[in-house]
Amino acid sequence: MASRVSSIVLIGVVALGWGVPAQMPRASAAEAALAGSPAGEEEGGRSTMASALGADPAGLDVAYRREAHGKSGLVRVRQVLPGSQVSLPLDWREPRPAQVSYRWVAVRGVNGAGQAELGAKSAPRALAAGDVATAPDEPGVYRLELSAGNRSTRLDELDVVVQIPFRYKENGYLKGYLIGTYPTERQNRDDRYAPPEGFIEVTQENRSLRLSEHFTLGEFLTKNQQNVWPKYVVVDTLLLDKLELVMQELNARGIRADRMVVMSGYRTPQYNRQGLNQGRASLSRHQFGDAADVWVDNDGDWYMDDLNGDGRRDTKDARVILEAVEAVERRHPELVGGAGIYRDNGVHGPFIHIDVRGKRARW
Ligand SMILES: [Ca+2]
Ligand SMILES: [Ca+2]
Repeated sequence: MASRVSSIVLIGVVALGWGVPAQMPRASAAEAALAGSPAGEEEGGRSTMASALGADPAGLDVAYRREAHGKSGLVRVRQVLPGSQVSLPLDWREPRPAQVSYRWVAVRGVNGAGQAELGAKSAPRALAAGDVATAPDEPGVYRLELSAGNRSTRLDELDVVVQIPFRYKENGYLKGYLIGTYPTERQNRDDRYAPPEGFIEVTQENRSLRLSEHFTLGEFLTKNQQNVWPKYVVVDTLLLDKLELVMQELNARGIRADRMVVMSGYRTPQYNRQGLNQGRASLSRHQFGDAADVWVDNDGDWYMDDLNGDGRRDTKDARVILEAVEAVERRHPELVGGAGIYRDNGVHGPFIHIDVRGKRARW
């Protein structure tokens, strides 16, 4: 009886995602192949989030508000443009000191255990009223350190990603990385089909950066230009939030979803154009960074899992994910978008396209 109880407890722990040694690798096979390293290099990548908040008697008692992490509570990045004014959603759990200063701490890279390797700090600046800071001028990944008097706290639960502005793209290239031309580039649009404001620079050092609980930066890269670094990617934070919510919804329905494969995230316009005769749309949302083609892959075999338990792995399993998408969109209309189910074709298994285009579309 005792052993039965303990095994039930163990299953429960694994289902909650705490059984790290038993979990499948997070990096997709494709991503691992791209990196030329075995899948599983990101094993154990779950950050401990062991920040000094509240735990260090010498630190300031402040954290990011929950809204900084999206509706799912699992988003880990905030994207900004260089030098922009950033209103920081801070939750002061002590009276805010009158004089607060901040520094940006560069995140040079993320190691195989998912831990950030921190670099230089910027000079301290006064944090303006309303907790407004000026973003670093240099594109990259940063953490915020706040100080008052002799107390300071680094906020490790959210990374501030300074994008490289779109205007740095020249003749279709960004620092040697081929992007191409957006179909709407010269149309002066200001809707969701306008070209992105900026790109995230992806290096071999930061590719394991966790954008949200279950998704890393490298997973969204266009699958080409293997030997070109740095690479550039567009990932809409709303997409990350929606994917996390869909996983939460599946788990709430008793359908285990520990892990999703992103078969296709961002596609450069140049890459997207190559597939126009294979059914890709010229205005595909993938070019705008708010679309992902995904499947649930708890067992890590790079194929859709049997989500409906009928012993087969086909579009009916993608439909189970679609039902979760419908529930998420009903609850969060601001995350409404496209969803389309695709069958296996010999190259890949069945999957679902999910995007955040701002209006409902189904196919
Ligand atoms: Ca699978
Ligand atoms: Ca099935």
